[in-house]
Amino acid sequence: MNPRIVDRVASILGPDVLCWRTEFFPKYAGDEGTDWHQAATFANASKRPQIAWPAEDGEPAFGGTITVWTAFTDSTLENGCLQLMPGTHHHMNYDESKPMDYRPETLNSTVKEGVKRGFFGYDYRQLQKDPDWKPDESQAFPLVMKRGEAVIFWSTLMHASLPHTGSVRDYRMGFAARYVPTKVRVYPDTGGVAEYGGEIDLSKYGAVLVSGVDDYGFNRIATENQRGYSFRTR
Ligand SMILES: O=C(O)CCC(=O)C(=O)O
Ligand SMILES: [Fe+2]
Repeated sequence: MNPRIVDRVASILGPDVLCWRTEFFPKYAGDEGTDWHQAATFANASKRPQIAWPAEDGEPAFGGTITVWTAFTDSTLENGCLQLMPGTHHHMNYDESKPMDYRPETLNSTVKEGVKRGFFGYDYRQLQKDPDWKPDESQAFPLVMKRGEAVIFWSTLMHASLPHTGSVRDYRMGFAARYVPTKVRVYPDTGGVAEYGGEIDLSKYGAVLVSGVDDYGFNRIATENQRGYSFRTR
């Protein structure tokens, strides 16, 4: 909800904005990098679309969300900084409805194009539309960041991270907050999310209205009041 972030997000998405999901992304010494990936529906691991844009002219062609990735530690070439491929958000190389197996035993053990990478127990290559296609690593831009810096990118942008090849005293922590306009349906017709080896019951889930008003009532909103968070259905 930090206005330094939300004001910028609202300048892109319009005034009425939900934060629908947040995640910590740690990398410890020896950890693999994150696979190259793009996410439009976020059905990739859970197999159920997690966000659905209305079918209207002028919507982003592939859906997606704004991700704001904040460096909680310095993020370096050695400790697993993010990598982006500028301009790639207009074309999906992956089909998130394809099957992708959860195989945690493969963690930290797979080298792809010379780089140790994985997708938190999955192999994102399984979602490639063309199994023979390879990400063009020459387009990769490493995002070296100081702690406290944040980057804003569309989730359909090709993004990944480098493996942590640094010292055990140095770890990398990123915090991703994901935003959509209030007209997007979040976890549509979904009671729970099973992904990354865990399961989350959504019965008490609410998105956070970080800016503006919710004129649609599509989503349950978690609203702060004096007694903490309560849930309100509109
Ligand atoms: O921090 C990482 O390694 C991956 C982050 C990511 O994929 C995301 O924020 O969408
Ligand atoms: Fe991602």
